[in-house]
Amino acid sequence: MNTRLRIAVQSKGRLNEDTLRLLTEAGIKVEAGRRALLVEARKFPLEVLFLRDDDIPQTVADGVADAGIVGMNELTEQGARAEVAHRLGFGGCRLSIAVPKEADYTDVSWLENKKIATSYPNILQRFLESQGVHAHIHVITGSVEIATGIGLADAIFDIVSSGSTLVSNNLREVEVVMQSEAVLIAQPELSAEKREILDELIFRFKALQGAAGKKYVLMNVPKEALDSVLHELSGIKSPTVMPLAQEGWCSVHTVLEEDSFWEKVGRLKEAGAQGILVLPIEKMVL
Ligand code: PRT
Ligand code: ZN
Repeated sequence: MNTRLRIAVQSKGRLNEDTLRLLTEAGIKVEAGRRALLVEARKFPLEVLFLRDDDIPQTVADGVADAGIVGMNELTEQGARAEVAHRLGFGGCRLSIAVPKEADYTDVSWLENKKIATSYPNILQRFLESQGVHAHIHVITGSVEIATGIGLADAIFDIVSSGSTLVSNNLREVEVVMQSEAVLIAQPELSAEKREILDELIFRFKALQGAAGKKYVLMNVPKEALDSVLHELSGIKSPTVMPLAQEGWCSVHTVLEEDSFWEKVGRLKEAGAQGILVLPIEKMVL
């Protein structure tokens, strides 16, 4: 039987959709719809095990799955013996301490002997110890943000993304303890064959991440404006310059960060570029 890498992913929840999209874009088809616990991928030696995110780190540490995709926060909290093989760049969030808006919080010493509600007691405990603060940790699962409002705790420690949940619960973020994102984790002692499959997976993920936020830009430039256009593009790795059929004109091709595109495009026009075309980049293998 051919070796397959078994990867544990979240069955439903915030990471599920992005995880399956990443696999699809990496050319790995997983039958959606038929959400059995274990599904064999098509076109790639992978089988996908659908689990609750809480169960993923331990399943990988135990070797029941060879790899997994889970939030760094979950892996750190559990301290499971799994290696972080690759950061995936989605599922970004932070773990923060928040207090009621009107609290007279100035620094961590405010937390001394206070009650803090959280689903992440280990990460919180380590943070408090590092700050030399003693507080009472009250573990609750779910709806942590209401704990202060109902008098269950003086502060909370929870996941924050946009911050709007804190605002609507009259809370103020006072300490950012950790940044998190989805990561590909792996069992540290994989066989050589499985390690090879994992490496191929990482190679494909990198190609997708390399293209993220980048655009392929083409423009026509009269020869006399070429120097100023290239000056605007300085710092960008080798723009390609090609002659056009029309005498005195050339075509410049380059890759631009989408973030800086609008700012750059105005300057390129001013420098003399015309007919600027912007194309999406699907994958980029470096
Ligand atoms: O059912 P299962 O156990 O698998 O899922 P779950 O309910 O335990 O987790 P889920 O799906 O909510 O989150 C999975 C992972 O997504 C987390 O472990 C994080 O790594 C990541 N993630 C990213 C988030 C958020 N962003 C996020 N905003 N997880 C939770 N939230 C919640 C947060 O708890 C809070 O209630 O969203 C609220 C805050 O959001 P803002 O935008 O209002 O700040
Ligand atoms: Zn969970």
